[in-house]
Amino acid sequence: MSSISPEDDAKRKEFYERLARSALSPLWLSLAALVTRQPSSGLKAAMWSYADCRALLMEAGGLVSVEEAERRVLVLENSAFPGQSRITTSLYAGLQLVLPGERARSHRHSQSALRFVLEGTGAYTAVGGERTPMYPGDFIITPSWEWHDHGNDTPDPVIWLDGLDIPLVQALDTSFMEQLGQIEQPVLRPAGDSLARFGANLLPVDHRPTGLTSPVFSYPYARTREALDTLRRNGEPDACHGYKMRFVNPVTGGFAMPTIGTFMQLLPRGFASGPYRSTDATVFTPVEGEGRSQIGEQILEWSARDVFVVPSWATVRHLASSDAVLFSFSDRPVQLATGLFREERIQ
Ligand code: GTQ
Repeated sequence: MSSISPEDDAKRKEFYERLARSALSPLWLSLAALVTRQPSSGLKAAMWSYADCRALLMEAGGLVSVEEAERRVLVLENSAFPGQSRITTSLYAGLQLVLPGERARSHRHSQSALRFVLEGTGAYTAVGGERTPMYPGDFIITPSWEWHDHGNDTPDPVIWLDGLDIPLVQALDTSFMEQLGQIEQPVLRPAGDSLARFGANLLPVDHRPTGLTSPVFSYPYARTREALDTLRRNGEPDACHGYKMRFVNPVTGGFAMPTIGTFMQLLPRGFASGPYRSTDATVFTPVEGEGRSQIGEQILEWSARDVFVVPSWATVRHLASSDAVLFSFSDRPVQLATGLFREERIQ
């Protein structure tokens, strides 16, 4: 450490104050914090218990109508960023409740959204004139700038995990939002139409890619589960990931969404994954099963429908105490597109 005289110190302080008044700041005081040796946001590994969140969400259901709320959601906030609605530095997550008979009115925004269904069967989300029915474990996409409304005509509450790129859009300052001005968008096509057109290893003969998001709005769990089961019967699991697949845009082979990568993995009972780290902080929610994950020094014990987050570059190991299926999402497509993604299997 170099030491300076009290006079020079006072001179510097006065200089820094004048700099601040000119909207300038000395890099030499901030460089080490700006350009770090490795990811250093302070994001915390954390878990939200579904039972606890569900009770609070149902309480919200009794206190706030969907009309007033527009979307009745409890935001999962990482304690490293209080008040910022971030579960990771770039992503937002929330638990949304739609009660029997409710409609969440149609709007659109530049943020992309995914819905991962946790509870309730047969509610719907409407996108692009088509209503997609929602079943537990389904992964459903609301692309950027598409009108979307949600409805529940079943006798039971429906709850899903929302994943949006809100903090990323915030960082880029590219947020736009509009109300449709009517509760529901017109239904133009029957349910299942986009899955038949785009999700059956077929494409309409003259289809040309439009937009950056998969035209398959809904990836039903039943199909995903069946693929994972078959893979499990047919071969050995990957040492770090078990049987892990990524959801694709069938038109391009790329990620299903431009800003959010989505994955599903099967960890057989007793499987202990090898240590792994990657730069994409990742949100996990188990669909089935239970187990625990060691994230750095911390151990989180999870079961179906809990939500937990693994920070960027934290070493993770999963242990499945029963057959477990984990859905996860991260900003990996953005990191890959910008050359920033790194991953490491730790020997
Ligand atoms: O369902 O459109 O969790 O606009 C946050 C913002 C859900 C939605 C959220 C939204 C939505």
